[in-house]
Amino acid sequence: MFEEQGMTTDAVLKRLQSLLEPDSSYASGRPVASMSTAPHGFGVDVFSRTIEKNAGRFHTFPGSAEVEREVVEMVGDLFHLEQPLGTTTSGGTESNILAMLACRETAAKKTHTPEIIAPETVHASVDKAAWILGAKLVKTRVDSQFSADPSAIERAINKKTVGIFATAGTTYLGQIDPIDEIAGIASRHSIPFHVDAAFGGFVIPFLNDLGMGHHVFDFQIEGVTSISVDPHKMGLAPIPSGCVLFRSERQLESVTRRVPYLRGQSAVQHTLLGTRPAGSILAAWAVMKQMGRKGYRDLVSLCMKRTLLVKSRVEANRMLRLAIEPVMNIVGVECKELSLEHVTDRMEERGWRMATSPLPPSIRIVIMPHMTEGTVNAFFNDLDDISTTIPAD
Ligand code: 0PR
Repeated sequence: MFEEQGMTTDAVLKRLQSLLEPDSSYASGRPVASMSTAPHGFGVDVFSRTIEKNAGRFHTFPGSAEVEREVVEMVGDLFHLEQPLGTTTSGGTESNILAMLACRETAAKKTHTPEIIAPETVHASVDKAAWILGAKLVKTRVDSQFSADPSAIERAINKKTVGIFATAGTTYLGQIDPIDEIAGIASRHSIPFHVDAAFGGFVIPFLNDLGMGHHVFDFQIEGVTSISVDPHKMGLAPIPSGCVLFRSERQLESVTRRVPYLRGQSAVQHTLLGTRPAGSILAAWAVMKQMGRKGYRDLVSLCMKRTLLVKSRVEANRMLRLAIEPVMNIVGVECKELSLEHVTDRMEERGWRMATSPLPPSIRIVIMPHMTEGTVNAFFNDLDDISTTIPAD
């Protein structure tokens, strides 16, 4: 109901509090499959101080425009691109839509029936992008480790192919597709290649630094033409915060629209959104500046320590099995002989906010900073209890 007379502030707050009662908090540790976490306090502070600023009106807020440019530059530096071109976005979905738009618009051969090739583990937002952009998404098989099969991608290429998408840090298992091999195929066929590093972008470089991997997935590889990453996932920035980077001016130009009635910088827009918060861009900048590479390295190290605890708890339960050896702080847990649905329903009844993956059917655990050692142990104590008391299928 839209009341005629406004309510008192107290009454509004009381009502709001009661409506929000069912929401989870990250502090509770209950969301075990979330890719976001409690944002860095400094970012929250900066966001709340700058809430009125509009990144869709950079003519009015030229200082914010400069900060956005610096965010793109910092992420470009992380991903080894000397002259980064791109924009901040509202997150991974918008970034994937923009990346696909750039593929469609810059394809060497124009077609009325464009096709995008992506492994079947690609995020749902890639399906959404194809739907919006009138492209056909051709999904290719993954191997026994749920990693893209490059030869299947090459076989799927035809005259209508305008782009290839792959993932560095899949949503289901945190797997990293063989970016190098796929990039080679993309280059040979002169097809744009987008790497979705929405989650992995703020993890993989630091895993490498820590000696916990040697994964090259970024612009160091010649055939990679665009990359997306979300500071609002492992970057600890407040939502909304995404970023998409392009290797060439032509790609950025292809997603740019000019708004003739606006002045100066406001007239040039690279994003899907018009009005959009500048505050979250400023907050992401502040968090990245304050954390530095060392801060993220320490964060990834902490999350990986807890990931090893998750792994050992899975291995200690004979009803459970790891879907793959964890690559990063995402773990898929398969249930032996038990119905996945039963297990997750019972865990939900105990207050855990669960998620499952279809490929392979598994419980999905994302070991974000709010998943403390205590939370991991409490979660597995419940899972052990439930998995040994549910009758087998
Ligand atoms: N790419 C990857 C690899 C992702 O994991 C996600 C998010 C996205 C893109 C999309 O990011 P935004 O949510 O910032 O747009 N995956 C999350 C998840 O699957 C959240 C999510 C879930 C987003 C379902 C969209 C969706 O349809 O847990």
